[in-house]
Amino acid sequence: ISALILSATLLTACGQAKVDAQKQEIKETVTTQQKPNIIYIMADDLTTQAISAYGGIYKDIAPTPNIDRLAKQGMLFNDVLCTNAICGPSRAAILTGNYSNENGYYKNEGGGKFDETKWTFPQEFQKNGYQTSLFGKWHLGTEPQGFDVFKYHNSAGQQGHYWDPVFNENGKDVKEKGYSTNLSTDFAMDWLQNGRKQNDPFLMVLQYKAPHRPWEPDTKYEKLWDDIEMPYPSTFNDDYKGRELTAGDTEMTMDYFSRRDMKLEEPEGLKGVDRIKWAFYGAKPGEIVQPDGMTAEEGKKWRYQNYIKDYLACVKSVDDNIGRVLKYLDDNDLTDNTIIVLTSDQGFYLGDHGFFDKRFIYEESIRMPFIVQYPKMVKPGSVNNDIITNVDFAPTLLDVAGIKTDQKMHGQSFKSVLKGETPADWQTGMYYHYYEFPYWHHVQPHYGIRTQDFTLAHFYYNIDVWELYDLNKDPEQLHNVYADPAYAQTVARLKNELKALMAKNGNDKSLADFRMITDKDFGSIVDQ
Ligand code: SGN
Ligand code: CA
Repeated sequence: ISALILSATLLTACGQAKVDAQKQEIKETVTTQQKPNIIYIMADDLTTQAISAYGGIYKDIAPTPNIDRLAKQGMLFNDVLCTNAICGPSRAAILTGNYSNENGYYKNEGGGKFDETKWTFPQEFQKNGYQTSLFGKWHLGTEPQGFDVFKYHNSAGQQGHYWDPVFNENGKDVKEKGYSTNLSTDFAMDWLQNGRKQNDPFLMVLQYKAPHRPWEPDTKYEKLWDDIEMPYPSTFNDDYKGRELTAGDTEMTMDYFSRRDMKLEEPEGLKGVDRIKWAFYGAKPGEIVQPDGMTAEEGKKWRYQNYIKDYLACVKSVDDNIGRVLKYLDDNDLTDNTIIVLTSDQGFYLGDHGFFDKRFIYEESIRMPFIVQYPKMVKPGSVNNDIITNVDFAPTLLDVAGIKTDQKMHGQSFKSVLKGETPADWQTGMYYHYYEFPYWHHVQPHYGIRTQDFTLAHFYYNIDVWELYDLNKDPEQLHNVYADPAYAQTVARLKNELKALMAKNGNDKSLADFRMITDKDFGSIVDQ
């Protein structure tokens, strides 16, 4: 009997220990589950026109099923805007939640380097117990801060290469074999599977080089659309009437593609400077790449066809690889507790207005793809039309993760928007400012305001031109109505709003690079 009692007691003790362990496990899961994981995916120069969830002319020919799946399961944003539509400056704005004039990173060129002593949101996640990692393109010149591990494209200017790229892995250069989009995903997947602690929350930043210039597709997609003619955007033959000194005076039209962009076969034996000269012929004024015997119009179309097919093929690989990440999350029961953000560093012209590249305050370049999946908070298949800007990303991600910070940011959290509840006093306009001139692409420095109804911009430095677009009547932005007397009151109102936004975002320091914007720029109309 006593043996029986003893073993019963032992059993009970054992059972109790097991129950305790289970309780502990449940408690731990509950606490860790309260902290969502975050996967922030940003493809370089990916634009809404190339994502089928956003519609557009390529949606049936070149669909993006995996990105679309994110939209189906999450929220698609139609009006997320970039405050300075170029790579490094946008990345710096995203990381700091602050405009260029505050974060100090105005332009890529001229040896632009991000000041690594600045606060960035990944540092805050790390400080708050998150595991943090970065894979792919960084492009900020200084060492990434706030990441437990990183592996980023390292090359001249840190643009990265599509094939056999060199990556800086935690401070050491490593040359890898293969295609950049697949490689960056391989690194990310390896970290998800083997690198991180399985039960702690994580922030993973996955930034593709694709579909950035020179738009080199994976081998299997090189000839994907060889036998079809891609459609042309409606503004392909924009004549820039009324915008001669701005949209009409760039080096980013279909005339500026280089031999390298067009994937022409390089003659054998070229070396050094000669090789570079050969490859970049066409990227300069007066040099137009096209096969013999074509008319100007045929040549323009030929260049566009080459470009758009390569660009969309690069996007296809990005989409495939996002599919790999989504599958991993599903297979590992991580989907429910993971916030996935899909975005780009700015928009891009796919022949719209006859352009490639970005930089302008016009729609195609400021509009960033932005999709968020987070089953716990975001209603599947929802669509949002509020104005949100890239400085709002950092405060939002921290807010959704429940991390409080005293850091001052220009941006504001749109967590309530993710829940489907836009605050009554939400912003109705974005202040924009672009500085890089004349290289690359000769886009004049300009600042302006973009509301849901209008775009007002002032191009300055060596010209002095104001533009106004009525986005309801002229969504393609072909008619500058700044001088139209019917819009005088609108101009006056928008100038006041712009001035207020500039004051709010501390712009007065930001113009040192060129010249101070003064009341004179706004003219007497402001106070009418
Ligand atoms: C390179 C490209 C430009 C592009 C910049 C900035 N030229 O210099 O066309 O505008 O990058 O891009 S290339 O022929 O050398 O590829 S960004 O995304 O980094 O801002
Ligand atoms: Ca970019």
